[in-house]
Amino acid sequence: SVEASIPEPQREAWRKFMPKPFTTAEEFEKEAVRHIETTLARSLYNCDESAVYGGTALAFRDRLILDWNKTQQTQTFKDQKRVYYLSLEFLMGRALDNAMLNVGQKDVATKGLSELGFRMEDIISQEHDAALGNGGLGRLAACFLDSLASLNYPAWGYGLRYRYGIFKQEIVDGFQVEVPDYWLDFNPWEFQRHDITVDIQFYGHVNRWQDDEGKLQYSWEGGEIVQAVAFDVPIPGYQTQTCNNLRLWGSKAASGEFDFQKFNSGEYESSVADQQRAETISAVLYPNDNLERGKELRLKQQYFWCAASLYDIVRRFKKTKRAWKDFPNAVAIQLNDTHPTLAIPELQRILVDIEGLEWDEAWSIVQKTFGYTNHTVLPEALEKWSVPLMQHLLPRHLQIIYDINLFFLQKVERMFPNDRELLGRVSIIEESNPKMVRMAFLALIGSHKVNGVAELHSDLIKTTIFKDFVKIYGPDKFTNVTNGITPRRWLHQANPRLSALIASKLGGHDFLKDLTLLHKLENFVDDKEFRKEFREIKYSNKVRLAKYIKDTMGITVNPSSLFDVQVKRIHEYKRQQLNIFGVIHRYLEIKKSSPEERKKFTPRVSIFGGKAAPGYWMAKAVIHLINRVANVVNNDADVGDLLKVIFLEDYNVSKAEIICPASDISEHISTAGTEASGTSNMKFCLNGGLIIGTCDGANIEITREIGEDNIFLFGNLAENVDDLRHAHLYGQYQLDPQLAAVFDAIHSGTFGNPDSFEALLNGIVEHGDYYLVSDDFASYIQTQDLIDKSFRDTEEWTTKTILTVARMGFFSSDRCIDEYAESIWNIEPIAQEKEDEKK
Ligand code: T68
Repeated sequence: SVEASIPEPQREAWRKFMPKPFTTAEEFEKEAVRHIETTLARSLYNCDESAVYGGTALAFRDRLILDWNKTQQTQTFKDQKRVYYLSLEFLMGRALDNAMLNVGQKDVATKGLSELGFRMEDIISQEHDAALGNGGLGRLAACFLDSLASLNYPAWGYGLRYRYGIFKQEIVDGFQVEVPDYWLDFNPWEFQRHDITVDIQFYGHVNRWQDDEGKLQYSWEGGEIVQAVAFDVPIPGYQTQTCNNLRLWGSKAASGEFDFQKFNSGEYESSVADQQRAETISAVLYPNDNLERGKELRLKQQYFWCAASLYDIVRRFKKTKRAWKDFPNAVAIQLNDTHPTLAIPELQRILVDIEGLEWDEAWSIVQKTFGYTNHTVLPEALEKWSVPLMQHLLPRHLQIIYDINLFFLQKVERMFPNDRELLGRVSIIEESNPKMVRMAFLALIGSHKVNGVAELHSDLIKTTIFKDFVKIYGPDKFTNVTNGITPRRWLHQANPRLSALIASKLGGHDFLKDLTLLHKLENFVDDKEFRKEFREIKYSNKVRLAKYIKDTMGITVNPSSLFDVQVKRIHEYKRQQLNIFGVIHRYLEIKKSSPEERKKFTPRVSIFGGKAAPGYWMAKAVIHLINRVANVVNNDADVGDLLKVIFLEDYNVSKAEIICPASDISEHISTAGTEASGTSNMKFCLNGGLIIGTCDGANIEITREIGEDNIFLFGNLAENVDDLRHAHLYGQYQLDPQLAAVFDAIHSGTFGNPDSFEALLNGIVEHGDYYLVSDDFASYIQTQDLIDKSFRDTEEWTTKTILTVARMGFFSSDRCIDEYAESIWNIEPIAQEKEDEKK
């Protein structure tokens, strides 16, 4: 606030002592050593790699903070429209390498560290991943933050500060075991804002009365209060001074009178229990992806975070003293899936109950403010909350939701008189027992734009889950923004040698800011020297992964083999089962061939990684099967190098950075129409890996960009899925014979006790094969054979991989963010001072 600022006459002194960012290795060392000695209280004699990581991180954090202070100041003065990205997940991974590369001082620090006797790689690997997300949705949010800052958009992320991120996965006897991920014992990247707290109310009741003018007024009274405390994480842009903010809310007991009284009256234990109950709200990330389970604590998390964030946003707006109708010109709020949908009734409540606006005026502000991104059409993933639960926890919000619904249904009734069924279908309230609030409908009705995350997906939402709403609102409310990834982390950081090779050909690293420049690589596709280096880089990345496998699992894999990778959350719709059945098929083929025939096989390493939700038994059975197959195949002397099967434990962002650059083929093989987009497909292609995939999600657009010759597509199309499922249910199909042979092998005990896999196989043979594994099996196997052939032709393969990289420019998250900014948020970047004006 203005009152807290340094008076004009004293500012000169302040400026004189403003810290200056380091620019040389020596200056960096000075900062790092100072932090190790003072902030961390370590010395020459007890300084290990973790202390050096701490000192290095703190030295860089200091730099970021300077930019961050300046950025926040500039954004406040300019008072342009801001975007707030509300996401229950931010899967950030490690911060140090990214910070060094974005501020452009990694070389300086590398030199400084080596002068102190440490290797940069070892120091970087000391950092614990910030794993506040499940998978693609959370990582997308992280890539978007990087792009927003790199493009100088005034933007904040809002999320929850979980004490435990996604669990760590251990594989014990071939089974997944979950271990808590306590990541906060040393986190130099966050700042607790002791002064920024918000009291959040739960439970209680609603009072209604008439004011002097006879107008009905509502207020939410009683219940309990939990305090939200802000923790800020700086988000540096690449080669820009912009450093945006990610604000994560932690929960603690409200420090009100209530506590104090309890404490004084000797109820010490129960006041501690209150404290713990409050802290539970932000304690743990729910580990389900694409599945909703309707737990009360999850709803509490959602409201806690939405209410704290909106309070903060509204407080910031009110400081500008602008009129309420101006709110949508100052604020855009993007809902990352339906998890933050409560922000809609919450803003309506603030405007009507607290600020005294008329309902219609408030509602028009709400609708103009929000945009909603849908990430799935899977029915089990669509959020619904029971009406009794919401009544109990958020009584006023439930009333508001009912009113929103009433006015909406009245409008629909006027548009389509006498269509009772339509009213039932589009109602926010599902008339089940208990009644349920359909969050996706509330999000859609409360937003001005709804987008899907790849073209096919954006088309599908209009013809399936939101079909009726297209009739009501018209098609223009719906749009597509195909996902993207940040090339800073997923090329420059993960694959520094490839980034350097590209820079040497393109005359610099500009492609990291405009990824479409990659197309110029096509000019070098016939350049012998370039092709050779390109291949060598892939090989060395495979050597690095092979070493990681050796070090962590003790298994030797040959880096000349074809590395075939499927890393993502384990889910039936993603079909890791199809992959492992394919591996078994390959194993059986090797086993039955003669020594002479065996020479014709292309040696392959099948690499899997990914977590199963702890309660998802089918996914856990798949992990178990993969591990059992690995055990048999890897120890079969007949097989040798022809086939190795690896299940990498605890797949996460930092491991993805090693894996993505090391694949020859990666698998994106969801049942057509089920994977909204996928984003790892983009990461693999950008790193010169080819993909095998179904016509699903972003695979389709990747094909359009890189050309059909450079991708291995297979399987049934989305438009045929319904008919195929139908055929299964009515017994009008036969199990694929090659798949039947695979099942026979499993049944005969080749991979241990077949009982463990009974449910998995029965899902296909007896229960309708919902994910169409059998229907796609033959096509999958055939396509894998094609891949084997193509890989053996090194020249052909090299050409495909180079062209793929050259044509991936479209899939930068910078392009996504510009699309959101232009067509949904209506925001502009903050103009940057030119170099010579900086002084
Ligand atoms: C993913 N969704 C999509 N959900 O599956 C993927 N869900 O196709 C897409 O590329 C990606 O989003 C980005 O758009 C998820 O990752 C979840 O993780 C999730 C978490 C909680 C509840 C439901």
